[in-house]
Amino acid sequence: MTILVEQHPGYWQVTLNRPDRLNALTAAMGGALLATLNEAEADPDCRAILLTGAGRGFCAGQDLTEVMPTEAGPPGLKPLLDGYNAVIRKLRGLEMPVVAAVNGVAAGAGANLALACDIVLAAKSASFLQAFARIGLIPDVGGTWLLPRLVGAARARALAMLAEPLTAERAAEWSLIWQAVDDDKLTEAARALTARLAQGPTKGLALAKRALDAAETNTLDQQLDLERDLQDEAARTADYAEGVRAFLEKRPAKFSGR
Ligand code: LHQ
Repeated sequence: MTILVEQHPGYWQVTLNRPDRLNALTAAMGGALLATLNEAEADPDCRAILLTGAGRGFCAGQDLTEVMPTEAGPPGLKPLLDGYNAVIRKLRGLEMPVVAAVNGVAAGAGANLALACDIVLAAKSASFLQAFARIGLIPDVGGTWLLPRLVGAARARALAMLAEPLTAERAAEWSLIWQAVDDDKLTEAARALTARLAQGPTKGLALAKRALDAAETNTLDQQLDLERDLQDEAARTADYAEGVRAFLEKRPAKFSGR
């Protein structure tokens, strides 16, 4: 099984599982990951997802043995990338928060898979490597979109062109990720964070996620209209009613996700 699932109260932990290859991605594994995300989405008890890797790596990107140029010509990468892109679209579109717990090196498509998640935690010994330039490729699965937005144009270009590893702590300083944590605390911290999000106002969190993604291309005028519409939608949820009631009663809110 290249993808493992553990169901926890309120959330699914999804683990990339090819540890002897640092969880390098294959086409089949990309398909299995997408199928798992679809199953999580269909489970009404799943209100958040935690994505991590088995063993000492998070994900070393595309399994290069699957895409070797041969004498017959270069490998056609489009179908493979369509498959991975479907995973990225799914992660961004999921109406629940997705946390990445980057337990070790995240390279190439593996780095950008992590960065597509909503909140990224990383072990201090982990690193992020836009490895593509080392083999003549460009950052893919959303890398060229995500990098400049997360760290700014200058750093994005240097990361893409130099293909040097960035430590987890530097990644946090640069706001590429949310937090770097001690290695032995990563699992505990990531599970606590995901469990907390799973108890949140899921619909409202999903609407915030949608608004933030739309802001990347909207003008301020368009975004103000969108915020108005999505806020109106958020205010119709049971969780808004509960949140306000709990505030007035000076007690913690108990959100149902609806
Ligand atoms: C691997 C891989 C790997 C196979 C480690 N493949 N075996 C491209 C094309 C098509 C469509 C989709 O998108 C893409 C985008 C991409 O992702 S391109 C970028 C692909 N990834 C890379 O170029 C990174 C390659 N890996 C590395 O540079 C190193 O392994 C890193 C820096 C990640 C880790 O280094 P170490 O900690 O020294 O580990 P290692 O190199 O010894 O790796 C452990 C094993 O895993 C080793 O096998 P072995 O039999 O010697 O134990 C590696 O060959 C294997 N492995 N990455 N991508």
